[in-house]
Amino acid sequence: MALLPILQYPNPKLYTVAAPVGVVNDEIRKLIKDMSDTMYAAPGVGLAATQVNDHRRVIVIDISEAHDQLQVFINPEIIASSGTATCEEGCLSVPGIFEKVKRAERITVCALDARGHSFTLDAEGLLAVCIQHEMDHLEGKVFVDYLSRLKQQRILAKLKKQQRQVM
Ligand code: GNR
Ligand code: NI
Repeated sequence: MALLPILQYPNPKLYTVAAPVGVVNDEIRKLIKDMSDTMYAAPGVGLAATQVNDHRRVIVIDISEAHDQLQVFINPEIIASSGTATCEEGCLSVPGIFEKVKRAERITVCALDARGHSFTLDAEGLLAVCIQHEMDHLEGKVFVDYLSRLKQQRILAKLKKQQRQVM
């Protein structure tokens, strides 16, 4: 088992736009294994490769309580969306901060699985939120970017204070 370090906001590497995966091979499957180990250990319900400083379009998600429903999305694309819903979000790259974000309520996403097979999935609720949150990471976007400048400043100050306390 390999746990990968998670980049912390406002690390500029979180603003990297990830590149598409060409071939889903054993190296990508090793990344998926390390990312899922890291996500479960954190614990979190999702993780984008961007957060572990690997800038390829790979996402892992598991919203199940038993941690036995891993979902892998490689090169994901949202092909349809409808409605809007607001959800309180957190992020492993922004520890201890929870803020409401407005997103599409329902999405249809097309992606490759860990075997390189294409699939299409309809999602709503937490899964839809999570997929959109992770896909933002692949575009170099963090949920904090949706908030007002004032809230961003308060978050930066709070994170700096938290970091001082762990040092
Ligand atoms: O663990 C996580 N929980 C969460 C809660 C509400 C909305 C989104 C998320 S994703 C987050 C893990 C993470 O940072 N993924 O990038
Ligand atoms: Ni996140």
